[in-house]
Amino acid sequence: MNATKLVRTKGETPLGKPFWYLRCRIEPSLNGMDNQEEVKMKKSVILGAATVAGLAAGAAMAGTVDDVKARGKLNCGVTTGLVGFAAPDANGEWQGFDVSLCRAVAAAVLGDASAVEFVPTTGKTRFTALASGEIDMLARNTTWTFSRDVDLKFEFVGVNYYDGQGFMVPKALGVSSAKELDGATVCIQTGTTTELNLADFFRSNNISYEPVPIETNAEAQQQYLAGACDVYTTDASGLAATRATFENPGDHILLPEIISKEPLGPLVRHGDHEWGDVVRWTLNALVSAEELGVTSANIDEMSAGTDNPEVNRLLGSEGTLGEMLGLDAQWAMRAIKAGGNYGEVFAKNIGEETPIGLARGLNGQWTDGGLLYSPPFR
Ligand SMILES: N[C@@H](CCC(=O)N[C@@H](CS)C(=O)NCC(=O)O)C(=O)O
Repeated sequence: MNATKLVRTKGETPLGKPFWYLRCRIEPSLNGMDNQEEVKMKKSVILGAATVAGLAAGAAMAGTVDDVKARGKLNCGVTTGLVGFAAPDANGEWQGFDVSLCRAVAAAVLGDASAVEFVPTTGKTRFTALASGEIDMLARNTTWTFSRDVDLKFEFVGVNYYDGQGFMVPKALGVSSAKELDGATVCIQTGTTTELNLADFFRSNNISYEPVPIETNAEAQQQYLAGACDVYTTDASGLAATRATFENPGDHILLPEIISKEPLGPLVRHGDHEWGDVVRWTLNALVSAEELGVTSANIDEMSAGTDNPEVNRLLGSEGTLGEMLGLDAQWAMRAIKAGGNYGEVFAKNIGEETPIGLARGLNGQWTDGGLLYSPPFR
């Protein structure tokens, strides 16, 4: 059970100056942990995550595939709400680019794309939720970094969106470059790479800023539109998704600077390689399907067998790839059918025909000059 709380929180500016602010926190309960342990753990996430690492090692024993099968449901960590990536629709159904990955994994493992419990996580709570076992995987614009991989002891199984950090400002501010932001107040989500990149960028350009720390995208949007900060900075995809929900998106511009690399991808706990393989190859199946021309429109026909042996191995009419993964022959077929291939998922949720309007760019197939390159299905 999650609970939402307003919490008075002490923050610190990069120069170590303390200040207090109110934030809205969604608190996922941690299985089998009391409140004090939870608080302790959160603290350690912030401080360098020794406890998270310890817990990850404890909770990461093999067996997630079996746990998910026995439960009949995938516990998938997503954002608290970012339209296009993960947000409940008017009927309360989670929709989005990241949500589709959760559904694809559920379809592969459980044969049911709707057998997913979506667990909202913030930039701060996401790692605790995964390390503790509350979620089986995290599919939430999370950047693959050295320390999250090595120190926090998670395993990023791939990249589903190549991104970078950008800045959004009201047009009326009259600014055309991030380098003109000296002295600006900046809305920034805590527990993110965004926070760290921002400090690096301003420091290396010898300019100063005042952070307005917030915990969720909804809060950031609210604060930014209320004028509590001059600038909102986060992953460029998140800026586009946020701006698309504004009443007057045209009153806001994205500045030209992209100040970081943000390879976003799904992650699992270190050590459970069977489970890591399932999530990794489900993502690869969606990417390969696009490369191989398998779509939701032709998949039924193609599953019966084609003259392309790789398509046949992918869709299960030839070979034993499913068995090697501990699943059946149609696992990938079901994953692709759940929401379409990578290109279909992209176009439907965040592509140029949607209000979010993202171009494929780096997220195009390698055959189109992009970075998407699935290893072969053989
Ligand atoms: N990629 C960065 C930032 C991720 C992040 O928290 N992004 C925000 C803004 S796009 C978000 O997802 N917010 C959704 C939410 O508040 O739940 C990271 O991994 O640290």
